[in-house]
Amino acid sequence: MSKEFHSALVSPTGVWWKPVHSQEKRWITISFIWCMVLFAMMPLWHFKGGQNPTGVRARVDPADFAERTERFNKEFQVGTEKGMPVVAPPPGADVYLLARMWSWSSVLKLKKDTEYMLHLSSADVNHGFSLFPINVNIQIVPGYDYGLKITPNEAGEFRIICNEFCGVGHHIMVGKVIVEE
Ligand SMILES: [Cu+2]
Repeated sequence: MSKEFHSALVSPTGVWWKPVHSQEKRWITISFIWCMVLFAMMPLWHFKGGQNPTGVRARVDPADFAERTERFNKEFQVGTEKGMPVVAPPPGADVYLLARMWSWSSVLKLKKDTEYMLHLSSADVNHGFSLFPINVNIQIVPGYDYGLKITPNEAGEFRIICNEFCGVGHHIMVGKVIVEE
């Protein structure tokens, strides 16, 4: 093996600077076009498919958010269900839902066809907000207030399931949203 010195002045031996083979060029072109298609789908799903909601994101201290949620719960609490406060905010209200190991801060009672600003955050680790049986999924990250404009369009009872593994009690982390006519 000969000792070779590589620098910017002495080019290394190899083939990588030789022109790309036409076959390879074709695949690069196909991949690039596909990337652009996927890239275009993101805004398209938002405008055409009603997916990828644009939220209002802000940094928040987890303790502050927990305190705000508690105040919200106290202000609009209408009952209790299995130890969880049942909270019925007025139309248009800012609704606060806090995820923490391993529960949700309240059972929300909302009105159909009414707009709310739903604020989601976590007190500890990453959680997932998954609304069943309809398929709404949002990641909940501690330190961030994720504000989402929502208008329930279906009456009934919905489950909130944590879809981000968050520890030993993850499987019992089930919440509820009640939508009334
Ligand atoms: Cu969880």
